[in-house]
Amino acid sequence: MKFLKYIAIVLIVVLSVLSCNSGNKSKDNTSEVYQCPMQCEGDKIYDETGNCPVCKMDLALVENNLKTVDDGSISEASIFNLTSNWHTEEGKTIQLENLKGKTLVMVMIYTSCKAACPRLVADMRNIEAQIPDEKIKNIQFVMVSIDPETDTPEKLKAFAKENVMDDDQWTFLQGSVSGVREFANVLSVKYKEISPVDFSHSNIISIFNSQGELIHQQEGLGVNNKETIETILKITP
Ligand SMILES: [Cu+2]
Repeated sequence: MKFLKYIAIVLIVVLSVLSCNSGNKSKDNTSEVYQCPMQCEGDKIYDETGNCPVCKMDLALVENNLKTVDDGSISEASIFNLTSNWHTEEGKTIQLENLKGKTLVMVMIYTSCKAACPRLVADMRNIEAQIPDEKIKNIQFVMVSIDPETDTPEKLKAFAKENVMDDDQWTFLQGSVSGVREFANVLSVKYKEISPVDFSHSNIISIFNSQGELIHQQEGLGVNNKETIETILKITP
């Protein structure tokens, strides 16, 4: 019994050390640098401790704000952590992380849908039409197919052309069956195959910031998109 208790304590200690490490991840972004307290060499900094070559005093630790710029790390909540592969309508293979740096307006549809998807597409176009030209280059409108077996890159490209959504700000994605399911779970989008050609699905447009974090969702068809557009404008430079 005593032995079990000992193991439990060791486990707790190990786990807490591990979780501390992951919690402190962001701290690695700030590198420590050193400087002479007398500033014999002006603002010159050193990566290691030591002595000032001029006055021989111990170098003092300073926070190096210059090195705390974005190092490309992403938060745990970011969709860029999903490592599944996707094909664009242009036939390129990408991961979601390749969309980093832009505000993302995303929706899940399938091209053979006759019911809700045409209206979701109209909603996406309506949102896009209300964005000032100078912001469009910082936004990607992404249509993710929930029917990856039917919606090949060729099919998606044809759909894009047909709907006049073949400009650069539009991207269509074909994933794997598991990749699509995983992505839908992140968006809380539910979908289900109800016949060999049809799916029932949620109607949700999701807004992600340039770091891939979910900021806003609008649910329904033809709903008032004022809040969605305000959100996009607010988070897009
Ligand atoms: Cu549909």
